[in-house]
Amino acid sequence: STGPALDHQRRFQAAVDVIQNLPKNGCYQPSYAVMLRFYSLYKQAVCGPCTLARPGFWDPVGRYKWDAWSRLGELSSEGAMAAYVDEMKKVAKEVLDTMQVNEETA
Ligand code: ST9
Repeated sequence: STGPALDHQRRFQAAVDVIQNLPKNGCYQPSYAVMLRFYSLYKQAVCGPCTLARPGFWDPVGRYKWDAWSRLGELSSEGAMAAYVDEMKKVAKEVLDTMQVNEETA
């Protein structure tokens, strides 16, 4: 049997697996904002709140990642997992809608 917490975890793990198995280049290229959203929620879900030191001047990407993660504050692991799954549904819908438009205008 399963509880709501386990369901969250299973859906989250499924979404994580999908994203890790996407090709690097496809019809859709996520923006940095979208990537950082997934990244921050993933780190919050898996590691909890960010307690690392902010990366320095020579690591701007690291700082963007750190800032996005830190912005989630004390959001719970369950909350982050649920938001990650929601984000994935949102992006999937956007991708499908875009494909629809392209077919109509083709
Ligand atoms: C297409 C279909 O057209 C539709 C695409 C839908 C949406 C895609 C959303 C992309 C999310 C990417 C998130 C993270 C990137 C970082 C951002 C920086 C600006 N979720 O082990 P590493 C962390 S497909 C979130 O070195 P891998 C991990 O903890 C065409 N974060 O690299 C680490 O951070 P840190 C478009 C995750 O294993 C960092 O990422 N294709 C996840 O070689 C790097 O990890 C795509 O968009 C996760 N599931 O690559 C490809 N797993 O060092 C999307 C790990 O701080 N997938 N992290 O601990 C990918 O880019 C890669 O599979 C990967 C992992 C980056 C997620």
